Amino acid sequence: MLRQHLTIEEYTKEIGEAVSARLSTSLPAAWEVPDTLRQAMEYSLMAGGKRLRPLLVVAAAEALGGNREAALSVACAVEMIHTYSLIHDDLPALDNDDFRRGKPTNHKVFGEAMAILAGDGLLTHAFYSVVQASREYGVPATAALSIVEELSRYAGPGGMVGGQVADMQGEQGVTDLNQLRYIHAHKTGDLIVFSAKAGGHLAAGSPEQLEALERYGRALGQAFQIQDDILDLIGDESKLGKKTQSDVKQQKVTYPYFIGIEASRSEVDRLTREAKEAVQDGKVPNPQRLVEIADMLLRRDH
Ligand code: GRG
Repeated sequence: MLRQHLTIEEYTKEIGEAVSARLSTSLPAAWEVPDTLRQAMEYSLMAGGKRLRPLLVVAAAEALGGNREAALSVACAVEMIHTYSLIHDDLPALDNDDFRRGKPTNHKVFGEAMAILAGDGLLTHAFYSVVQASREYGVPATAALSIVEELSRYAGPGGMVGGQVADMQGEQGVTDLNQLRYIHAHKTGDLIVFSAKAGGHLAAGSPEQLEALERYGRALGQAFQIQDDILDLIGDESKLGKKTQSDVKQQKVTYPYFIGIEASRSEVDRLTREAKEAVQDGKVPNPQRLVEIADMLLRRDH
């Protein structure tokens, strides 16, 4: 089937499978890595997940006429960083979760020490994967350098890690919506912004195109997190029953907590429109998939 005839669900599936296939061969060779470490890294990396960030890297690159094979290496890099963050977030010292992606969390299977090291391994190997985009798939070194720079920036202390720390410190009481927006922008939004922009760098995008992709990623990231809060609340309510709904709202300081569920839904709609408009103003030559992804996220139920 011709690529342009794929529905967005088929396109998403095609890229998800290509990412999983590339990830399954992207870790260092068996003889280079201790067996248990490799198993622990692969356990979480191959446990499923929506592969949203890799999808955005590829779709943004293709929106500017970039090459999919090269984009897949960077798509794998961002999925490695995302997976490391989930492994570490689930640890007893942080969220202390038992399940992730429908399976027992990494530390439940491999123990805490190995889970920390599996996360460290994925974080480090992500940068190797970006360099491979240059060495094996012809991405110019200057583009690879920009991608490495932005991956460090958006995933690091001023990005996702900083957002996680703000979230942790805010657990004692996030008192206003601006504080929550800061947490969302960094903890969730920054990797999404990175993904869209990285696609732009891969396709040698102009500063205006990179700016459009940044605005797209920023609005999409916010919409994604608010939608996540709504889905979480609905899930909790159906698990707990109506009697305890107000307890749930009191425990979790989220978007619906501040402005209610209906206003949160409207905010997701507004941000989705904003994301689409950012790439529909003529600067991005082929924005269709990016637009369809924004609409698809609006329809998601998990
Ligand atoms: C430990 C440095 C460090 C950071 C942790 C990602 C994160 C930051 C925490 C995970 C908890 C959480 C709910 C974060 C908000 C972002 C989010 C919705 C993550 C889940 O992303 P999905 O839904 O996950 O894309 P899958 O499994 O589908 O890839």
